[in-house]
Amino acid sequence: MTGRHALLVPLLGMLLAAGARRSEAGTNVVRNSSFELDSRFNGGPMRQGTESYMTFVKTGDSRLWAELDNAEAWWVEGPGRNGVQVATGDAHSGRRSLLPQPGGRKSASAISAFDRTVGPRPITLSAWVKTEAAKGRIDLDLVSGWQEGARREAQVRGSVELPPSTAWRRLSVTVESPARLQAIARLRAEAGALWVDDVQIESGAGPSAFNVRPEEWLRLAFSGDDSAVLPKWIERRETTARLILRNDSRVPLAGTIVVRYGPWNEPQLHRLAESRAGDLALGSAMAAWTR
Ligand SMILES: [Ca+2]
Repeated sequence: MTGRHALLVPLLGMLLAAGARRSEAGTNVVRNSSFELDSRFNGGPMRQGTESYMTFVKTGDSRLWAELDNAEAWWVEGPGRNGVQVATGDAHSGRRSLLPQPGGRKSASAISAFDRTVGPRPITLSAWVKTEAAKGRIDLDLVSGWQEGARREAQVRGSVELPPSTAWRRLSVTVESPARLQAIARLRAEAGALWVDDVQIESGAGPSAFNVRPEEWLRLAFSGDDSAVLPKWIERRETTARLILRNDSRVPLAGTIVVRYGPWNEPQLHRLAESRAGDLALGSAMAAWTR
């Protein structure tokens, strides 16, 4: 590679696309469903720094949602972030969960990102929850657009009430979607404390084993670079760089992982690494070097 402006393009698509083509059934569509991802680019709308497209959605002068700094693709309903935080060290899987806790407020609620669609079929939301003296519910809202979500309305809504006090336990609710609609999860606490983790929205009449969405099974980062910044044109990359590929899938992967890179007009020019996906255990990482 000789260009000064090299584009490093990991191509993991052979593995990921194969899973996505088979069926929507049992495939989670929720972004950052286990709350392990910091606020960063991961396939949603592009942005710069901590800005994001929903941060600036307003009705008149009031802000509709507040972005959580440390939870990609989750939004606090209302103008401020008070009442919702990411809890570390108390999780159903991974290290983190979401903790809506109203305190003296009427309620605290968070919603998932709007850009995830589901088809006309039974749709199931499931989530692992832990509660302490809690009151509240989890909604599965099927909406035709963000405007409807902003009014807290939905074409179809399914709700499940929170158990007042429970150790980690899975809740689920199923609705019939009449058309292709956007599916969002709303996590709402009106009293007490609610920890939520491993939120899944999938096609089907009941919940299947939890997994993060296929786009997040594998995470790629440049060693030494800030991974909170959108992967993009990497300038002045004339020396070698170390790539770290991490497996976040909760179920064993199958197929082959191939990592390639090249300049923008020939992104598959170099084959960096190839590995059987099953050899990369959950939570483990492999490294490859550009050249
Ligand atoms: Ca988690």
